[in-house]
Amino acid sequence: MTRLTTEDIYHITTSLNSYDLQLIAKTGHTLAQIASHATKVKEEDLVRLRVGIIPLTCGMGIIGRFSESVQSIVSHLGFDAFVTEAPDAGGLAEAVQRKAGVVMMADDDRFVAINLKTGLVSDNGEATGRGYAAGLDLMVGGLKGKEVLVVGAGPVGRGAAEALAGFGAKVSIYDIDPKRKEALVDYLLSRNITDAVAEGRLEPALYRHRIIIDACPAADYIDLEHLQGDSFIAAPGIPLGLTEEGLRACGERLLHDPLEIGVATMIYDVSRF
Ligand code: 2YJ
Repeated sequence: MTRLTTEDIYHITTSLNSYDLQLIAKTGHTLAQIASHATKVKEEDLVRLRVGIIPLTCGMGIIGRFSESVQSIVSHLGFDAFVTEAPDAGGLAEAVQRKAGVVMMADDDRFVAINLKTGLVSDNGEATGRGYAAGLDLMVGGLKGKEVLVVGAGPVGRGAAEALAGFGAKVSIYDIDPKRKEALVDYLLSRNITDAVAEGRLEPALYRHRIIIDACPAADYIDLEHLQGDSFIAAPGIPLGLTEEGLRACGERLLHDPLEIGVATMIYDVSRF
């Protein structure tokens, strides 16, 4: 799993308004509207509890600006959010004492939002996949009946695949690990998604699809030659799977950010009763 760096997220706190404009240009919708589309929680039904973001020092430790970036995204969506002064267990105690109803925190493996009143939990990986599937649905004018390739069968790919099927897309899965790929197809089958298929090889699958979700940590594997004039890419993965040339060719038909869509989807996930 890729660990975010301060450099990846440095811009977030100062660029949310311009990110909204970019999203409107690409999808016709704001970050809030994409999160609402992903979670089926309408703006008017949101229950906006106070949000405490707790820095965690375990494992590889604090990432500079991580908690502040999460706070800025949640505040941008109209929530009253703060970063605790203390990290770890002290931070959790502080969040509760300062009347947080939702807490958010990340270690090296998981990033979660927890509603302390309802017990609702949202996982960043899975929520990010759903958020990008929703963004893609808006970007292509509806996914119903369209074929989508999901590269990466981890939590992001799983969330994406399930949500894509929910939007009526026909989903193909590729993962470098055949067991993970088959496990995701079996999981989808268990959720009554019967038309999902596992792709045997990546290259032909990339050539065949014009809508792709890049949900894996590999860099530079989607090149100019794989793209058609109207290819759409949703890329929650860091680093980006597109080469420099691929990136230029994709232009406005690329959805990619380090945190925003995932965090927005998480906070909408847990802000319902
Ligand atoms: O509180 C902090 O500053 C750090 N403990 C944040 C750690 C953030 N964690 C990651 O970037 C991991 N790769 C896990 C993210 C899960 C993404 N689905």
